[in-house]
This record gives sequence, C-alpha cells and structure tokens, in this order.
Amino acid sequence: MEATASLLDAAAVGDLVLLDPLTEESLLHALQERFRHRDIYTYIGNVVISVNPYCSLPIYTPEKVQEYHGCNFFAVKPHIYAIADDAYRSLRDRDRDQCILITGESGAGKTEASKLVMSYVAAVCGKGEEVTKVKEQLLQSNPVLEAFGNAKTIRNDNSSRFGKYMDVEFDFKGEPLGGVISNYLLEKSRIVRHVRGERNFHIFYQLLAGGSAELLQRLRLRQDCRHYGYLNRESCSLPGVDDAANFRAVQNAMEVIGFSPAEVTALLEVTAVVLKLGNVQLSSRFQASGMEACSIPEPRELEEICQLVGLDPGTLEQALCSRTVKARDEVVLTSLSVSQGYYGRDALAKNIYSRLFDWLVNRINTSIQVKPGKQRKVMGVLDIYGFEIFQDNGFEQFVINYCNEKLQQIFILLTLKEEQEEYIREGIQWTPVEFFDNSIICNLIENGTCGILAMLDEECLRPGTVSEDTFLGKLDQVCAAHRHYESKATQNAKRVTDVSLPPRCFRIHHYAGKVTYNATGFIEKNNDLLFRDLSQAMWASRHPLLRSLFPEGDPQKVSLKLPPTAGSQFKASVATLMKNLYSKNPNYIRCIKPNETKTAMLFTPELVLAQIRYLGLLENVRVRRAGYAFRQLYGPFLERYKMLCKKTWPRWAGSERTGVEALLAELPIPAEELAYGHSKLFIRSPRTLFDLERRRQERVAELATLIQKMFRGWR
Ligand code: AOV
Ligand code: MG
Repeated sequence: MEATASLLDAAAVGDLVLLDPLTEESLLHALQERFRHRDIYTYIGNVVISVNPYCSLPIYTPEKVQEYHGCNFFAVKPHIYAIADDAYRSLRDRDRDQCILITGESGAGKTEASKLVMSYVAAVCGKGEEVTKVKEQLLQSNPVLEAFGNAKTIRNDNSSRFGKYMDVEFDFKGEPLGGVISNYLLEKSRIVRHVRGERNFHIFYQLLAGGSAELLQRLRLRQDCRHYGYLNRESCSLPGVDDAANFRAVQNAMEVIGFSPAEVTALLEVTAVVLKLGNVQLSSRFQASGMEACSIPEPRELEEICQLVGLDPGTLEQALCSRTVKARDEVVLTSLSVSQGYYGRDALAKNIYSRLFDWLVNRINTSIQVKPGKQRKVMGVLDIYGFEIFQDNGFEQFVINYCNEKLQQIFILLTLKEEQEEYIREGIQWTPVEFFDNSIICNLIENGTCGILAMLDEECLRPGTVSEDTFLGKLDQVCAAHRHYESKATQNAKRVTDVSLPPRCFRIHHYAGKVTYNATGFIEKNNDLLFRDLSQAMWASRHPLLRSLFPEGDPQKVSLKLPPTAGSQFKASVATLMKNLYSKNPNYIRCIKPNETKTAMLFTPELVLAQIRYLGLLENVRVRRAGYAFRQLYGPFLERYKMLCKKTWPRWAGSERTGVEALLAELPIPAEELAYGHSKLFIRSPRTLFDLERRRQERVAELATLIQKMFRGWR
C-alpha cells in the first residue's frame, strides 16, 4: 500500500524542485512514473523537460490551447503550451524579447516541440485576415524546409540535417508581423552517400512518389527511385510515411508562402538535376598520347540535364571530364582521371543542392520578412540537429556535436553559473552547487589558434601535401595533454589499452558522451572546393535559378581570394547565433529520448539516466531549489507595488530599498521568501510573486472605482 502511495506521489510531482528526497534515483523515478501516467512534461522551475512518447497523445487539441491560454503557469499541469504561453505573454506584456531553446539528442523530440510552440503561439496571437495570412506563411515554412532539409537516419525517421533558428516578429499588440529564418550548415554529403538503412533528403522520394506523370515527364524523371544512384536502392519507402501525400503538402505550402508556379517549377528542375547527376556514369579511355582520360560513354542522362537547365552538353561534359589549368600565360585543358571525375561530379551535386537550400530559405524569408522601420518584439525558436553518435562519425557529426556543445554552454552559463554569480555579487547567502562546465570542450574545438577547427583550417591552407595524417599529427602535438582529447598517440603515451581507436581516428569526450571521429574527409569537407570549370559551366546555364546559385562562375569576376572554409563559416555563424540568444530572455525545453527503438511509451531507465546526467538536471534542480525564482531592482519593484501600502503610496521619501522593506513588512510574506541584495530584491517562490500580482490587481480595481466615484461627485 505504502509503495503505491509513494509511486503516485512521484508521479504527482510536476516540478522537480519539490522532489523529496532529491537524488539521481528519485529524479529518474519521478520522470518514469510521470511517463507511465502519460505525463510527458515536467518542470524544473521554468525549464520544461519533455520525454518523447513516440505515439500521438490527445494533449494538443484546441481545448488544450484554450486551457493554457493566459493560464497561471503553476496552477495547470506541466505542458509545453504553458511555457509557450508564458514566453509569449512576457514578450507582449513585459516587452522582453524571448528565445525558446530546444535541446536534446537526435530523436528526442526537438523538431516536434518547435512545431508545437509555433502552432500554440499562432493559435493565441491575434485574429483578422492579414494576421491569419502571416501565421499561415510562418507555419507553412516548416513542411517545405523539412522536405529539403530532413532525412531518415538510423536514429530518427525525420532527422533534421540542418540547424534552424526562426525569429517570429510581433507588433506592440502582440500580433505577428512576420519572421526571419536562419539556417546552419546542411549535411550535404548525404546527397551523394548515406549508410544502409538511411535515406537521402525526403524531397527526392516525395517528388518521385507524388509528382504527377506530367510533372515527372517534364522533369525527365522516372518514378522508380531504385533507378537513381543517389537514392537508397534497398528501401525507398518508410513505414507509416506517405511520401506522395507529403509532396502535395509541400506543393500546397509553397503556394501559401507565395511561390509562383514558375518558381516551383524552377526549384524542382534544379532538384531533378541533382538526382540525375548521380546517374551520369564516367569511364576511362586512353587518349592518343597514351594517357588515361575520363569520358561519358552513355550521354543520355547528361543530355537530359542539359535540356532541363538550358546548358550545352559539350560544355557540361568538358567540365565534368577535364580541368583548365593556368600555367604562366597559357591555359591548358587537362583530362581528369575517372575517380577525379566522380569526385567533381559529386562535389557539383552537393554544391547545387546546398546552395538551392540556401536559396529556398532566402525565398521563404522574402515572403515572411517584415518591412524595415517597424517597431517589433521578437520570439526566437531554435531547433538544431541533436547530438549524435554513429558507428562512423565524420566532419558532419563533429560540426553537429560542436553546435550542441555550445548550446549546452548557454544553458550552463545562464542557469547555473550566472545565477550563482549573481547571488555572490548581490551579497546573498549562498552555498555553491558544483556542476560540470563544458567551456573546456568548446575551447578545445573553437579556440582561435590552437582549437581543432583552427588547426584544420591551417592544414587546409598550407601549401604542399596535406592529408588527414598531417592533420592528426598536428592535433596530437597541440592537444595531447587535453583531458577531453584522445588519439592513438595519447593512448600510447598513457598506456591505455582497453579502448583502442581505429586508424585515422581521434576521440572527443563531449559533455554528452565520447565520440570517435574518423578524420578521413575532414580536409576535403572543410575546404569544400568546387572545380572552377564546374561553377563556370553552371553559370553558363540559361536557367536563371541555377545560374544565380553560382555567381563565382562568372569569368569576369575572377577572385584570387580563397572562400572561407566550411568550419570557419560555421564557427562564425554559431558565434552570431549565440550573441543573438544571449540578448534575449531564454526559455528552455530539454527533450529526452526514452528508448533507442522508437517504441511507443517505452522508458529505458539507463538511457534516461545518462541524459539526466549530461543535461545536468540534478544540478539544475539544486541551483533552482537553493535559489530565488524572481529578482528585480528595488526602484521598479517599488514603483509597481507601492500602492499596496499606505506608507509608500503615493510616494516614498526614503531610499528605494527602505521603501521596498517598508512595503513588504506590511504584507503577510514569510521572511524566508525574501532576500535583500545590494541592488535587487529576490523572491524565492513564484507563488509569492503571483500573490503580489493578485493583490496589485485588486488594488488597481479598487483605486479605479474610487476615482470613478470622485469623478461622478465632481459632476
Ligand atoms: P529531433 O528533432 O529531436 O531529432 P523529432 O522532433 O524529429 O526529434 O522527433 C522524432 C520523432 O519522435 C517524431 O518524428 C515523432 O514520431 C516522435 N515525437 C517527438 N515528439 C513527440 C510528441 N510530443 N508526441 C508524439 N510523438 C513525438 V534530430 O532532428 O534527429 O536531432 O536531428
Ligand atoms: Mg529535428
């Protein structure tokens, strides 16, 4: 009997701050019990923990939206709608720009969470024809970007392969004006290669399954996806996914956003070109000189590509099979080997696709952007690719995991570090809570001169022969002593024998686990070079969209400067993102993946425990529990609540702090609820604040009646 009661208790703890006793086990137990009762959301103060149910739950109905609209955060069951509502109201009423940071590993539910937040805000933020149109456009950007930027991976059937940050902009009334989307490094290597059991980007399968016979004919595509070298030959369709229906949804979404039929056609034409490039076969032939050269024995696919995008087949063939080399004043055409030819072909396909994706984001932005000059408040929603560990991890995983490392850092900085530092600064009594600060790992990766990215860049720019081996050698030289870095050399030095590394690999101990990276491909992917002949050939196309994607192909614009590397571009855009996020009031949704098999309502304790640990949830509860939920400078606080006390109303003659003290002494608030810092008042529980607000509202109403009476008296 007792056991049942304690289980029910655990399930009833909606805010882990109230958990007693507080241990790793009790925290895990509470989440598990709540999950068993289908309560997938739990709070730590104003942080929402969301455990992926892997099945649809009846908790996102319009009635639920109404239930949470304008709710008191602590009076209703924990829900993602509650945090969305809180963030929206604080943007509208307190004029603070907000950001919603959604974190968690691959498949934990970030993208679903971001859609829930967006749809909730859309449901509650204003009416009217114009506003509805804006909302529709903002929401419909999702299916389009997911079609082009998501794919099935081993970990998630709808895995985001790009990072996305969306600012939704509101006017002073809280009605949406529009938005801006920023995208971060698409995993373009997927275009030409993916491992068994995964797929290429959804759009290809959607187009082939859902495109009308007329459209496919126009695009010179065959319906059978097994015909295409770049697509998975084993399994094209996904259980439970209707690619054809999704294609219609994408077409509809583009129409809502405002794409013209001509733009849609152009977009699909370029998409078809990518697919067809993968079928251009090269073979070797011997030239008269006896040298090996590459050629295209079966020109049909090449010719169709050229028909689609207004290219001369001879130009494209030459660009695919040879290279112009400038030697002093002479220009020489040298033939490529077959493997160089394939390399160039694949680089072209990847480049076309990733540039097309950038174009797509820009095109959507053109429709949703707000005219300059308008006063606006902003809510940013961040949904990136989650932390991932595969059998084989390459440059892409390195970049993805680096981005996750940075986000974890924001969380640590804002909820653990800064919070504690503020107490010390303000002279509040405080027992420090220990936590792991991952800035040491961020530094290992991004440090200006001796971080892994900087050394990779150095290798890429160094003349002479560079290879993954020279890169690894350099890493060993500089990082050998780093606690979070491991390689064959460091293992040998430390005589580690239990976990050996495969050749050409290095390992990073990330906040969320150890990941072994295969350095093969790092240099090439970081360089991201495209043979000039190929960009010139694309620029020569009569297809305006394709041509616009390759401005550097214009022979008039010969630039001697090397473009920035993929790694340094990514680092810079992540830095800009971080700056943007720091300037806003953060709201956290921390997603947890409860099992590895995508099974409905299955909770694997060990797996969840690992996430509880690396997400730092226990420390989060500790800091929160020992801390104060609300703080405000004495001045504004006194201004807002002075009407609650005769001594301070209408004016207080002394200092702001003594005013606040006098005011609060009149109210029935337990002393332990309050702490007086050097410049700010701290309030422990949100309930006390709600109570103050309620009293204030009552008093405002009283005063209003009083004034009305006086007014009538005068007349
Ligand atoms: P992710 O965004 O965190 O992974 P998703 O949001 O794509 O993960 O979620 C993965 C899958 O879990 C979804 O396709 C749904 O089937 C299921 N799911 C997630 N949240 C819910 C929910 N609230 N209710 C029901 N099912 C859900 V990645 O993009 O791979 O990092 O990179
Ligand atoms: Mg996602």
